[in-house]
Amino acid sequence: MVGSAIWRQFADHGVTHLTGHASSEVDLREKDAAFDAIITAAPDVLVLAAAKVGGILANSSEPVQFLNDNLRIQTNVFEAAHEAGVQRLLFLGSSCIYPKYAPQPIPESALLTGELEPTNKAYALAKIAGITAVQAYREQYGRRWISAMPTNLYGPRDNFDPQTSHVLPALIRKFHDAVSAQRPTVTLWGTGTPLREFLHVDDLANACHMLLDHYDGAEHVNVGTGEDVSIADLANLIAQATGYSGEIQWDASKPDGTPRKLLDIAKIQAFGFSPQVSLDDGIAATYVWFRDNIAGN
Ligand code: GFB
Repeated sequence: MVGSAIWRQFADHGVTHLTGHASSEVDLREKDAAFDAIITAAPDVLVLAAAKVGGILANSSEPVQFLNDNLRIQTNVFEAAHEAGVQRLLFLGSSCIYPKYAPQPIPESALLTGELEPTNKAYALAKIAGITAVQAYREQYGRRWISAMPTNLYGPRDNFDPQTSHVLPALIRKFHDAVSAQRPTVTLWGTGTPLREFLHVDDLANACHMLLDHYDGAEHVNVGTGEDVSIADLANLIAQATGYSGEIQWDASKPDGTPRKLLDIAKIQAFGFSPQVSLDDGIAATYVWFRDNIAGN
């Protein structure tokens, strides 16, 4: 989802000689495959959008894979990029790097100031290791590498699997299936009270371009909308968009995760960033994409 959005954005803005690989083509967890791909391409600019990602249940049930796969991908890509002499590299992390009870909105400086949220600690630590690696390559080798930390992302090419996906695509899938099967109830996870911030992946792609053009600092940069919504309100928005009018039940035996993780976006706003896709429009467009590409296939 992220790699394709960045590709579209760069192509639309005249970036030439784009090279990219789907995970089915190059397994970046394998050192030889990562080195072959990166050293052959020898790019001027490299964006590391590849990662093992998933929603709250996937993260908490497979911490070993979330830790090891992400550490392997990052280590291989950074080593290969260094060997290939890549001067500009953008590493993408996640807002779950911050402490569970960080001040809201969360400034970049909150990193490593408290305990992490247990449901995604393994993934968060891998991403924190990535930020540290980028800083280390800057310090030790003078590389102009940077890191961006996006909030919860969604959009075309997301994962819509009800077990492993993030909440927004999971709810599109659940409500769509309930409408198709004329089911009177849909069961969602947790209590519905946690607050989350959702950024359309095309807005992230714009932010990535902006940062590569204008930013060259060691500190990571938050990328979000500056607004959050409760999971219950998100559920109502998606129910409306999909035409679901039945009952919504909450399964409190499933984890809520962190109560809130709204990013402070002052730093990226200073470069002129402001998100263009409203949550309503983004959900509508993502639902159209889901219907055209996933539903019934
Ligand atoms: O998006 P999500 O899986 O991850 O869940 P996080 C967000 C909230 O939605 C949680 C609730 O409170 C879930 O309990 N929720 C309700 C559901 N129904 C559902 C459902 O059907 N599916 C899902 N997935 N959630 C992730 C991290 O945290 O955020 C990752 O685990 C990553 O590491 C990502 O950082 C951005 O927002 O809680």
